[in-house]
Amino acid sequence: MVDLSLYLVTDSTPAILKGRDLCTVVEEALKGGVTVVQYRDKTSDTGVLVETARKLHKLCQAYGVPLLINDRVDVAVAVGVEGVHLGQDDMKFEEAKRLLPKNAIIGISASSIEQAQKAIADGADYLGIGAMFATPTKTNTKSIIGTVGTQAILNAISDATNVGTVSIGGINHSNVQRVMYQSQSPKKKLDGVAIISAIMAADDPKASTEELARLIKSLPSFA
Ligand code: 3NM
Repeated sequence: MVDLSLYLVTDSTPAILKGRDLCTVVEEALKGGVTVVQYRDKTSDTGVLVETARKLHKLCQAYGVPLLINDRVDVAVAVGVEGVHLGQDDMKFEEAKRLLPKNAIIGISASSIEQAQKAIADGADYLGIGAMFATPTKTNTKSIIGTVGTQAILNAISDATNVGTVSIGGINHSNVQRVMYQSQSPKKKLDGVAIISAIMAADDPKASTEELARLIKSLPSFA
């Protein structure tokens, strides 16, 4: 399975990029040690999505990091990236599975036990569990589940040993260790955290990533 420990989700909005180039920021994060990149762009035209995904894929390949595409299975197929991340309102798992190569990674967003169990039954490789906290980066999140809700989900799916788990939403340097520690259930813990602004909007994305990686690795179970 992919190393999900420090999962970067991209965001191309001006508030996050602040005039910088997306690929430049992503490369800094790769230098700092992100382990997965998800290209997430809810507004650009298909042509731009494909062109940007191609650039990001080249970059990620140079660092040996898998690239996933948010929502757009067609873009993932066109560029030949490693997989997709699907929200609850995106293409259904079985349809994506049919379109993608056999070994493609498919991650699913889950904010409840039911959604998590359905994604596992479908065959998801990992779950994006959230939202951990309210976040200005995504204001239409339907449920804020916190460490208590995340722990309840991990507890309910603890027999699914093969499915990966990452938490998302408002995670940063000041809370990442608490998120990982307090969310664990007796038999299942988070494999990592997915982050936009604490990396992408940082003045120094490389240094920010290095510090997050250090905090995650210094947790006893992640040593
Ligand atoms: N999905 P930040 S929260 C893209 O709850 C996304 O599924 C969420 O950004 C979910 O790290 C979120 O800046 C935004 O809080 C994460």
